[in-house]
Amino acid sequence: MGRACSKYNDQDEFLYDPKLLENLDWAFVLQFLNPPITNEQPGEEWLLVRPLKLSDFDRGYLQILSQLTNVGNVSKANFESQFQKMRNTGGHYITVIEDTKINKIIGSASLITEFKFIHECALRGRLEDVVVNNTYRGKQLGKLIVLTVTLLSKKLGCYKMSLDCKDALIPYYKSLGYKSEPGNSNSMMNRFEKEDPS
Ligand code: 16G
Repeated sequence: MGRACSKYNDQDEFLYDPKLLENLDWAFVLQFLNPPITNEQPGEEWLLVRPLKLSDFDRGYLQILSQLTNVGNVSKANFESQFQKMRNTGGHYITVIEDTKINKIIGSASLITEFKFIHECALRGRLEDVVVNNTYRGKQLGKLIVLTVTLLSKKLGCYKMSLDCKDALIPYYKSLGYKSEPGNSNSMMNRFEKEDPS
């Protein structure tokens, strides 16, 4: 008989398997963090980094997104239906930071993956919808959530992670290891593929 693992006993609620966030390769990016923090040790014991849950509608997930751009009128039923579509489709790794003291989502970043034929049937990652509540400044939480999904894309085998951002954020993503594409500085990449030895 399958006994539910106590840490993940609400597995059905998650957009993706929370175990994917275990043992990310933080050594790869620790140079960008001072002091060092990780998704498993985010600096405060009341902060929790985890996949989006179906019940996060009631934890202010859409309110946090509205700090990024226009969200519009999204009912709980609309949210749940979109969530189920994302889960059924796969490739949607929306990752959030919860303040467990107040039961609210205070940050989020999305990794979206895409199957390719190029690069020997590679997987590509895209970083989308990065936002951290502006009242939580000074805790490196923006860095934490961006690096968490960046490392998740690496763990999933993406050959690169890319993002589009506004001019003002180019230096920020540069400080996290992303490089601008030649001729389009708002399109930024983090490549994980091995160097061609030839
Ligand atoms: C930023 C976001 C993008 C988001 C867009 C929304 C990152 C890295 N980029 O470019 O994901 O979809 O803003 O702005 O988070 P819009 O409403 O003007 O499309």
